[in-house]
Amino acid sequence: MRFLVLLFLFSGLSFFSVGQKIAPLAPLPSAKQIQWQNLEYYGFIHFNMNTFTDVEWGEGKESPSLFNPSALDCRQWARIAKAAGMKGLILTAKHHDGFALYPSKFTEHTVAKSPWKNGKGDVVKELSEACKEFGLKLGIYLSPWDRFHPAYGTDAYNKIYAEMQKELLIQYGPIFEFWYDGANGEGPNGKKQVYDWPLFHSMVNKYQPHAVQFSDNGPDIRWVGNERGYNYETSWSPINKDEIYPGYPKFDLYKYGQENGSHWVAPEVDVSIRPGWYYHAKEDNRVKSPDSLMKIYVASVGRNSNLLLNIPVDKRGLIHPNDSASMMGFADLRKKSIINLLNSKSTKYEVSSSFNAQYAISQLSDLNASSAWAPSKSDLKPEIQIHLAEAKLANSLLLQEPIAMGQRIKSFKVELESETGEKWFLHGKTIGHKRMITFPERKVKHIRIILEDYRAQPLVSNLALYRIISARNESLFH
Ligand code: FUL
Repeated sequence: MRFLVLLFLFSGLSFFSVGQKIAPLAPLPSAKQIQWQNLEYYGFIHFNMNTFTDVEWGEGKESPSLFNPSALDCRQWARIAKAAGMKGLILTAKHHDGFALYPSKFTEHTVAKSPWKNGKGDVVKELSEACKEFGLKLGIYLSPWDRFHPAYGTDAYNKIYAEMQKELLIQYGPIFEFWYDGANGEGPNGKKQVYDWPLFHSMVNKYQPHAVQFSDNGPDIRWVGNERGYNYETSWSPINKDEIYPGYPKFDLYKYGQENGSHWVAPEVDVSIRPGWYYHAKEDNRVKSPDSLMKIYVASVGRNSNLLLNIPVDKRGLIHPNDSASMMGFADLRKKSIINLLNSKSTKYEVSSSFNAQYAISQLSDLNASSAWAPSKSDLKPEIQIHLAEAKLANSLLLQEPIAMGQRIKSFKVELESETGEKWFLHGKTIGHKRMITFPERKVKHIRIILEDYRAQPLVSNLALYRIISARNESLFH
């Protein structure tokens, strides 16, 4: 016995918790929400009537004869998205003007009325085939707001929208995400629609139960609260979902999520690679640079959210070379930057305590995001120390929580130390799926992470140290 006690003391494990499991903390993500979170980065394609009229919001009065891409090639979109490291593409099957990119039976305003392919074309079908060929997932954006449909503003429209959902959900193979836009204005008869959200949600749950549904309040994933490409430093996946609705005017109060929120509805950052969502030739030289995309990545994926990057497809029906060059430059920066500098056998870890063998120190460096280290219950100042064999130039530290156990950590402190004992201090709030905390580039030899506050026994699944660089091979965070 004495030997066992000594053994546990020596290994830092808590003797009294052998074999015990730590209870998950509600609300928890569902299996499909966890799968979605692991996608991290995928694309939005805004391509529709507005591409041809050069506006952001059409009025619904546009003639279908205007829709006529000269060289539409969804394989080009998918090839570029795949090479850029995206995991899927979400297409604007219908935007606010009501024009449908597929021949719907529930509206008159579709590609079937256009000169493109003599009215025999179907962009959703072409993209679904291209995504399948390139191993990408397909998502659907279907604007509830419809400025064309004569039934808009009446009860009948809810059924029409649900029928259009059904068409999209059953005809094109697996759908990974269904995107409800929060914009809701007046229809052609001046009326606003009262949406039947339970009906819309039930359609997806019935025909594509593995798809996540996006809106300001989920039900599965939610808007981050801005369209500029960043999440906030405090980001809770839980939210009081039932207090809000798509287009909720005081959404600002909910943008950080809620520490004690009732449901798990993680945020998604949607942002366009250009100033507009749709293609405008005048924006050809305003494509975001690889460096600014890298900053967006750190402020989205690195702040507990997924990144949905919009690429406006041009009038030909192709991704413009400026956009694809920037996407590739961004992919290259990720490849050169997301290299874990702790990933060496000679990196040494120390912890203030460990709950038991299942939550041991080795879980911090096993690169598995679902296993985790946990301190013992009596440890009131849980702490991790990392000692590198050699000091490394770095500017970002990644921390991860195993989200299947709920989001727990409320605040943490980081102490970075150079070879000569110089110290720098950082402070972070939430962690969640991934939290990248950045700092001016330094040569780091020792790292100390102190978990200060948590909703329940804290868990840390992974740690990584990065040097995130710009296109000129300089630190991206000065
Ligand atoms: C907004 C829309 O109004 C924009 O046109 C765009 O589709 C964006 C993704 O969502 O709410």
